[in-house]
Amino acid sequence: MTQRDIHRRRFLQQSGAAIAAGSLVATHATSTAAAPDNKPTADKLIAGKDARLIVHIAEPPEIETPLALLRESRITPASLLFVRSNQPMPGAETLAPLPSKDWKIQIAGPRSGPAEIALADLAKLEQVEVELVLQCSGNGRAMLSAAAPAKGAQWQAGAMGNVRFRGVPLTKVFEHFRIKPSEQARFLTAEGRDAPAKSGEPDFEHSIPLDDALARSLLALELNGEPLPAAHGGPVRLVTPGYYATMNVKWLSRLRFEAGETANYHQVGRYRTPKEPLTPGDKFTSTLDNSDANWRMRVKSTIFAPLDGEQLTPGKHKISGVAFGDGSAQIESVLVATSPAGPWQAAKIEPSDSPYAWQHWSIELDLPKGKQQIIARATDAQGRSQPLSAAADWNPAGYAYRGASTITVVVQ
Ligand SMILES: Nc1nc2c(c(=O)[nH]1)N[C@H]1C(S)=C(S)[C@@H](COP(=O)(O)O)O[C@H]1N2
Ligand SMILES: [Mo]
Repeated sequence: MTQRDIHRRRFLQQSGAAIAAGSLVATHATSTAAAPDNKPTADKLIAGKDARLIVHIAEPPEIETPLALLRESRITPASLLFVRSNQPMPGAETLAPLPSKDWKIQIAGPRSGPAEIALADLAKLEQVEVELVLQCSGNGRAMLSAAAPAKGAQWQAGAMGNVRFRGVPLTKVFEHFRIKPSEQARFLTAEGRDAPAKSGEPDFEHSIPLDDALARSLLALELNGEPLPAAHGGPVRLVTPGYYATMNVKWLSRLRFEAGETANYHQVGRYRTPKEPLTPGDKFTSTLDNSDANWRMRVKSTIFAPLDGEQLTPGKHKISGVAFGDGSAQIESVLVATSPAGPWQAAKIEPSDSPYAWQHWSIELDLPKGKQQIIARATDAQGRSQPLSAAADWNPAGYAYRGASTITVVVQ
């Protein structure tokens, strides 16, 4: 079986659960019978991970955190944090750090300053710690697949976590090493030490706007107060608060300064959303002109309690969850309703210490007997909000889902 066949079979298996009707369900049944799901648990794939995580793909890992575990702590422990790698990285199957003694980061492109930085020198500089939401831009793809199948691992809502990264701000790196990119450089492109599974495939790399990178990015060396785990990009990773995790290149090996975004497949052919809305099921080939890169995160909320499908008794129940955006504006409201037609009631939002962290919210609702829908919708101070329909943002690869968080509970 080719890689593509395996991928397709897995895709069909996973999307079967998310798609209510149609021919995919039949395919799901047959392919399950043909290939029983015997994927190893997360702790077997990455030493230190919790066995209860959802393994979408074993290698390279695509592992999700169930909301029942994600909601247990304010800071997501590394043992529970989702993992997503596009290509294999030898030695990264663990939360332990990778050997970093001879690690260097190359600096490329028109500039003044050195051509490389030793990790040991970087680690001596002043560091800051930032609490932030780390979220794959494919998070919620399964919800988009309800409108029309969106290709890729069928992440539900848990390809995210709220963590603390500590590292050296990019501006401090520039100052200390006297790095001055040419005035033409508008983008920072980051490469990692991992390589494609097969030779000839494009290597994973990403470009982000240099102005945001200078205002926000860190060369991260720690996660939640521990040396950055190998599975999460240790010993050093580019982290840009408020950006999709997809842009946070792990195992950082090279930084380039360029006038434009890289022409690399992962930047141009993937990880972008169409500028013009599509009809679910449409074909779409992204280019730099017709689409936006998965950079700043879209405003969204996620209901943490109750959980989808939970059984409740009639009466008052606390509905709670989290909300976040790209960190450039506060979450101003989270409105909750039991029908898309309303009435909408404002949840109480707790302040957070960092503009990039998620904010907890809660509200008490009186739930009558029956099957009840609960919908939460966040809006930030710039008026950016969440569409009620998942179809609104549909794109074939299912990126940047931000639909209103919707669950169904049974009250009896
Ligand atoms: N070098 C490298 N960095 C990478 C990737 C990768 O495949 N290689 N995957 C990206 C994607 S798509 C995501 S969502 C995040 C996942 O971060 P995590 O595994 O620490 O949760 O890493 C990003 N950084
Ligand atoms: Mo991602």
